[in-house]
Amino acid sequence: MKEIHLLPENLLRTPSANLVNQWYAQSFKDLLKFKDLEVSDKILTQFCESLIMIRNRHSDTVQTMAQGVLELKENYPVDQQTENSIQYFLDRLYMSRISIRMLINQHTLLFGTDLNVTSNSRHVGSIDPNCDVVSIVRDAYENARFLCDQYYLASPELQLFEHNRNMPNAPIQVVYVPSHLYHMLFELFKNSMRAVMEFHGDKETVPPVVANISLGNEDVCIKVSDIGGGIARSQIELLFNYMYSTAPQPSKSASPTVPLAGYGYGLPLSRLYARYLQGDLVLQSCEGFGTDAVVYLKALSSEANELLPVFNKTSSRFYKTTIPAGDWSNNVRHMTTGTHHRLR
Ligand code: W6P
Repeated sequence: MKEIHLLPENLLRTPSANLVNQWYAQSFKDLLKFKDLEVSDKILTQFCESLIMIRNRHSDTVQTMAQGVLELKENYPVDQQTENSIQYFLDRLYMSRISIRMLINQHTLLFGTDLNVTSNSRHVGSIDPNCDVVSIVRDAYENARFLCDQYYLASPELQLFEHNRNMPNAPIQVVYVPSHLYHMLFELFKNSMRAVMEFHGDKETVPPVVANISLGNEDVCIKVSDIGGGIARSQIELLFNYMYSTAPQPSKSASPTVPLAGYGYGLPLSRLYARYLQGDLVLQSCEGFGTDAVVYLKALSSEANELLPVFNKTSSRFYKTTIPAGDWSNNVRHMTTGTHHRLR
């Protein structure tokens, strides 16, 4: 909440950003009611109920902030400094949201009254101690393929290869949150399939999407490769840029079929999910040929610690500092062209 107040004023004043701010204020109040209470079964039940209400209250945060960004873009010119602030803020807001929702989920699943959901499963809350990476890759592929078939009436095959460095015939498993892994892979498959279909759509057959899954001593890597024509190197970081990726939702009535992937917030959010437990998501593309996307996870649960934004002098300073003058010849900013030569 402190950080929300450091947002560029033009964004903070939009009705949407204001609404998100009010949700946080209300949830903070809801939790404070429990501060001095004597713990009892009844109170614990009420606490669970409050958590569930809070989770529901904030379920549309991402769409609502995106709406706020649209409202900002419609009404004000957005300079580079404002754009940087918004990128920095949204990464931190959504990372904090991922972690809070993880905590709420764990608490309500482990201590809630709905015990029958967890009792016959190996899961610990939303964590699977033996998360089978290959089955999640296949599941994400199949569901992306379903959308792809609907939209393009065809889809690329999946070729899958496993590389378990130390135990070549054992399944590749990690302690992980399956829903997070699914979210990232579903996003990557949708993007790869769209690229392949747009690039080869008029041909008899299209090249497969290839998944290589490896387990080493430190990392689990999932590389999804497509031969979808690639994208220019200069465009890669734009795919993770919230301002650039914010476009009005295609109206449901106008297009009865949902587009496969709209470069919404899917990629930046997927990268946050990967980074949340000390992993990463990176894209490398060869323009004119194809794209590799790699999800890195920590192989050891002892290293998969939460990465959280902290609010301090350094974070608050970020919103106020002006962009330093560049000392490289290419560091020229063209405010009119916007997307070129951006400073990071
Ligand atoms: C593309 C663009 C992209 C983004 C993310 C993942 C895969 C791909 N392929 O052409």
